[in-house]
Amino acid sequence: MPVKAVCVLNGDVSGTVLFDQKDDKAPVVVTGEVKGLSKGKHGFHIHEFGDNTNGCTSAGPHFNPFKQDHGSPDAAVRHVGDLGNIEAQDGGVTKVCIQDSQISLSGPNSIIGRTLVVHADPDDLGIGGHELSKTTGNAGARIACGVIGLAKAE
Ligand SMILES: [Cu+2]
Ligand SMILES: [Zn+2]
Repeated sequence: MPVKAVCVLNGDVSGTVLFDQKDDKAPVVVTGEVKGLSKGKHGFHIHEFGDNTNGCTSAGPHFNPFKQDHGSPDAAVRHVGDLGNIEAQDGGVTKVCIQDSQISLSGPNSIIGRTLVVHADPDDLGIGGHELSKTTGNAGARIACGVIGLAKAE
């Protein structure tokens, strides 16, 4: 059964991101748009909790069910929630276009009910040598977030 999910991002920037998975073994296709980002790379992660009680802070750390270090989306060692960066050009709209085989829309790696976060700074993918590189990629403030929910069937 295909599953679709959606996240509306709110904060200093805004956007809408869709998650599409053909079946529970297929990669998740992540598409969408983010408006208002400053030029450059911005960390883009799934955080553990779908809790925005105290803004994006309440979303907790990166979704990490296997207790790994933070890393690049294509690294063997990473958090399940590590989707790397999105890169904004000057002004306008940043397109999101990611395929990922660790996140899922069902089962133990499910991101449904968790939070998508966009950061102020680039994610260093675990290799920046900063004290935060292995936990957050040193991606800085959480400038927008939204809870990922099941999308209405078309
Ligand atoms: Cu994050
Ligand atoms: Zn991480």
